[in-house]
Amino acid sequence: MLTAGTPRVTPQSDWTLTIDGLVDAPFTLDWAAFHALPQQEFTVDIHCVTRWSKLDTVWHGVSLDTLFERAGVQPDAAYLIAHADGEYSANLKLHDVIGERAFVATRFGGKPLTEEHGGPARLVVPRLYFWKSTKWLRRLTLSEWDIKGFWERLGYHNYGDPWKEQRYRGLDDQAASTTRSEGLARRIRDERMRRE
Ligand SMILES: Nc1nc2c(c(=O)[nH]1)N[C@H]1C(S)=C(S)[C@@H](COP(=O)(O)O)O[C@H]1N2
Ligand SMILES: [Mo]
Repeated sequence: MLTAGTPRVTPQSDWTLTIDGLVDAPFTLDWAAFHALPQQEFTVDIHCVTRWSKLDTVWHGVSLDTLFERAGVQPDAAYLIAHADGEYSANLKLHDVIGERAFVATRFGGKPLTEEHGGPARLVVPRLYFWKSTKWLRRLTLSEWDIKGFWERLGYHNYGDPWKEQRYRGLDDQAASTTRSEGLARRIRDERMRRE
């Protein structure tokens, strides 16, 4: 768990989510409009760069596919910049957030998402390190350009694949990635065995 700086949390009553950038029809949803969209439950493993994983976490929210279909993503869009309240943002490849790979979540473990964990709503992108999952999410901007976010500018890996342990920039050469990727697999195997 890691929170950068002092978050500026918007209460549910004032919360809005904006989809903009390279889309045909940018839009902004308030809490009620967001909940009028089809909601989904999803169970995923999450991986933090500080080497913890949480398996089978249960969330509720809206798939980014739903939001993007409504906005109409333009052909030149290749990246998503996920902005929080305050300073925080994270950059993602479009490929990693479409096809049921990413959600805007408002519930965790059957309960409303707490402020600490990004409530009222956060991004969840399970296939990448958890710093890519912007808490206190307010804006999703489609872009032709890759624009580094908060941690990426400070030296975190630009992509952040937990299976290759792409944690910090400069540590992503192929040889090193191959050895380290066994680390995550081993930790997950141990964790699953401990549970059984
Ligand atoms: N807005 C915002 N989102 C953020 C962060 C942050 O500092 N600000 N930290 C990231 C990091 S580094 C991690 S590991 C996760 C932590 O989520 P958690 O507090 O629910 O464990 O949120 C990510 N999203
Ligand atoms: Mo983190």
